[in-house]
Formats: sequence, structure tokens, C-alpha cells
Amino acid sequence: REDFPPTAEAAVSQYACQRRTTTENNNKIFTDAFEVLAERYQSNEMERRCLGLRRAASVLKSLPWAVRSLESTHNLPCLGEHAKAVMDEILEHGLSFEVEKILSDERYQTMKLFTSVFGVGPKTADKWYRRGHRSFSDVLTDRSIHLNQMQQNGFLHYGDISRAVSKAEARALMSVIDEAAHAITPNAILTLTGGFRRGKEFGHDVDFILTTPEQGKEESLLQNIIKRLKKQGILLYCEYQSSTFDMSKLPIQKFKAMDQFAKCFLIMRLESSRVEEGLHNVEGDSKSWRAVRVDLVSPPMDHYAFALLGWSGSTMFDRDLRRFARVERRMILDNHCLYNKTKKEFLAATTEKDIFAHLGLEYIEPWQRNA
Ligand code: TTP
Ligand code: MN
Ligand code: MN
Ligand code: MN
Repeated sequence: REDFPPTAEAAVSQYACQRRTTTENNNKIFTDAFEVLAERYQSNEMERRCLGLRRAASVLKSLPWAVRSLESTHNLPCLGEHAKAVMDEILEHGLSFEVEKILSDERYQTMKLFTSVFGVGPKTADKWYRRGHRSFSDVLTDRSIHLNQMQQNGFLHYGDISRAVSKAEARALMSVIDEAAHAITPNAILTLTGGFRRGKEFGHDVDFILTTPEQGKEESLLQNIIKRLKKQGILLYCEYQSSTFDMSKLPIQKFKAMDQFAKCFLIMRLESSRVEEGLHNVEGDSKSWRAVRVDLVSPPMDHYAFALLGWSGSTMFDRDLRRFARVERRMILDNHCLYNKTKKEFLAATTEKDIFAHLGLEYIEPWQRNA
């Protein structure tokens, strides 16, 4: 029964925002392989191929069944020749030789290592690689390399922040930040977002949206929280970006990865005593605290729903929401707003459900957005 897709199954949409994708992935052997290929294409700036494989992975993640034969995939969208060839190899041999070759490739391994440092992107990693560096000590002993603050802290806290954050740790951080927020104003609204809102058990960081019904006070609230956490001695690093948000400049025609709301990228000190189940430590390690990466974004209340939808992800789910809006509805969606190009008007929303309704989409719960 499991070998075949259900016969009366509805067609799978090419848009991730029209699929329900939980954290349960029945096709991990294929999607892990696609991710390796996508990473390699990304670091070689082959964006179309990279996106093609990420789309293929996203479709397979949404299936409530495990693919056991290529024939069973003939009705699925987004599976290109390359994806099918890799699946064929895996079905026959249990692994893909192309993927194995990449995994043992020195450039791939080094890029992966370097980009795992907070503050180091593909460009910097590539620069270090081309200088002949292959390890952290190669980089750290090269006196001609100047590390910025973020990278210095990335190396300083590498052990802790490269280790996954558990749900219990995310909850503990939420209560720490919530206490700080409410000490400043009882009106503060703090929402857990990112992967944890999608029901993931572990994350690489913890993401929050912070706002207040007092219009125009959201940015100073964020600044005051940062001050307070600093005073408490639990802020190990803070990269603050002030708001460049300007309603009169909306809608932004060309999509940028970052939104314009006030935000900060933090490294926080989390005490073991604050975590119910204890810290997610490596075996045998019994430190009394760990460093955790935290993102905090602070939109004005009337843009909260858009920011929440954007920051809840997944990246592929968001990407396809925007693509669906543009291609199927002639609308522009981003983290700030939704704009109808035909009617030349903004569509207001106080909840995510409002946004799905404006787009004529069935509502998809956060835990079904793991596309
Ligand atoms: P991430 O924290 O990178 O990803 P994640 O929470 O889905 O997964 P992980 O467990 O690895 O942390 O980003 C969360 C979402 O925030 C993602 O959908 C992209 C979005 N985002 C913005 O919309 N604007 C921004 O400026 C940034 C930095 C992220
Ligand atoms: Mn996250
Ligand atoms: Mn991430
Ligand atoms: Mn994040």
C-alpha cells in the first residue's frame, strides 16, 4: 500500500503555499541528496539549478507517502531531469554517486565549514578558500584577514551556537525576553516565530516578533529590551539594525531578502537553571549556561501579520506565497504589506488568515508550512 501514491489523490500544486508540509519527511533520502546538490550550485552561483533542486525537494517533502519508484512520481510538478536521475540512482543503489562525490569534495567541505560560522557568508568563505585556507586555524592565524565583530563573536561562541537549540531552550528564552518586555510596557506582544512556530523540535536560532499596540513605540521598545538584557549581563553580542520602514515607499517592486523593520541579531547567554529539561549539551558536558543565537524583529502593529507570515517561513513557503501573489493574482506580497496592482490598493490584514483570504488561498497552519 505504501509503495504507491493514493490513486484518487488530488494533483500536487507547483506552489508550496498550496501544499501542506509537516515536519515529517517521508522522502528524506532524496531531499537530503537534493540539498547537497543545491548547496554546491549555490556556492558556484548557479542559481536556477539550485532553485530547481530546492523546488524538487520541497515537493517530495509534502508527500504523505514514500517514493518507491520513479513511475509513481510522473504526476508530480517540479521534478526535473536532474532530480529524477538522482532519484533513480538512489532507488537502485541506495545512494547517489554524484552526491557522494560532492560530499567528499574539499571545496564543498571547506565552504560548509566556513559558512557555519555566524557572520560568514558564501562570499567570505570563498575568499578564504581561494587563499588556500582549509580550517579555522588557517583563517585565525592569517594576520592579513580582518574579522568583523560578528565573525569574531561567531568564532568565540562557535561550539555553542553551532549546536542545535531545543524547543525547551527556545521556551526558556521566550520567558526571559517576555519578562524584559513586560517590565518595560505591559502592552508588549512577543510571538515565537521561525522554525519553532512550524513545530520543529530543534533550530539553529530562535526567532521572535515583538510589537505593541502603541503605534510608533515598537522600535524604542526593542531598544529598551536590548538595554535591559545588557544590564542583566545576558547579552553576549548584539547587531542592531534600526528601522528604514517608510509606508510612502511601499510597495517595494524588487524583492529584497531583508525587510525594513527594526531588528537585532543577538547571541544570548541562557542559564541552565532557566531550562526545564536542562541545556541541550553535548554528552558529558555539564556547563551551567550556553550561548544561543536569537533574532528579534519589531514591526508596527498594523504590519504585524505580514511580518509574522514572512518570519514564520519556511523560506520556500514564503518564496512561493510571493510568487503565487505575483503570477496568479497580480499582487505584491512581502514582509510589510500586500498590494493589488490591478486595483492599485493595499489590502490590510490583522491576522495571517486575512492574508491567505486576500490571496484566495486555503489557510495553511504554521506547522504545515515546512515546505
Ligand atoms: P531562519 O531563522 O534563518 O530559519 P528557520 O527559523 O526557518 O530555521 P532554523 O531552525 O534553521 O532557524 O529564518 C526564519 C525566517 O525569517 C525565514 O523564513 C526567513 C525570515 N527572514 C526575513 O523574513 N527577513 C530577514 O531579514 C531575516 C534575517 C529572515
Ligand atoms: Mn530560525
Ligand atoms: Mn536558517
Ligand atoms: Mn533567524
